[in-house]
Amino acid sequence: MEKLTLYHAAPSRSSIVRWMLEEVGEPYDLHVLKLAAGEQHAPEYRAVNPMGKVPALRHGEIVVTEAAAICTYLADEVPHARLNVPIGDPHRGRYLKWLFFAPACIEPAITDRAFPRQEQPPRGMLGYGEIDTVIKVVADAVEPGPYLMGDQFTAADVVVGSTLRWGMMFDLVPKGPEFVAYGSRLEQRPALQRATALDRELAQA
Ligand SMILES: N[C@@H](CCC(=O)N[C@@H](CS)C(=O)NCC(=O)O)C(=O)O
Repeated sequence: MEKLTLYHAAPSRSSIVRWMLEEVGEPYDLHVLKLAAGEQHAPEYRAVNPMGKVPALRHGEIVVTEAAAICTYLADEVPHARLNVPIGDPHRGRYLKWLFFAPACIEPAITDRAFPRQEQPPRGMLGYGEIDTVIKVVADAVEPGPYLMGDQFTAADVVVGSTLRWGMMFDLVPKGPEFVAYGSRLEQRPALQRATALDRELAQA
């Protein structure tokens, strides 16, 4: 496999991709950026991600940005890791729904809860509608367990799980029994444990 480099900062959304890389099991390099020092805005990095944000992943000559897209990409590039639902599988549509649902609905709903708008836009204008529905939809999906796609752990669990864990950490997602149980199942994954420990070391360095 061609070289993988993660443009990373810890803690940040690039930790989602670090967890995914640990699940994939292929070697990767890190290019660490100091966000507080504004390194994400340097022209060299803007050439990698014009948004001036982490994460970004370089795979050989290919650059992918956006955490959920990177996780989707890695799952498809490394099929033997069995973290994707391949094209042709009748469950792929549902798998893709969850990969998009986290950045399109869960994260904006949580962020709006953290920073309420002065004027509430009409429900129809918000892609996520309203947060209570978002929370209920996800709670119903994780409740049967063990994972979003049933017995198969996938990239969708990395993306949705990371967003829920972050939301619970800041009391923006209710610590309901289904979310707590799902979070505990995720925390038992050795790849998440490794990624968390490595990121903790990096944050303290
Ligand atoms: N939509 C992006 C969001 C990435 C993002 O906002 N990253 C933050 C860190 S959590 C960042 O780079 N912030 C630095 C900045 O905006 O200056 C994704 O999901 O990858």
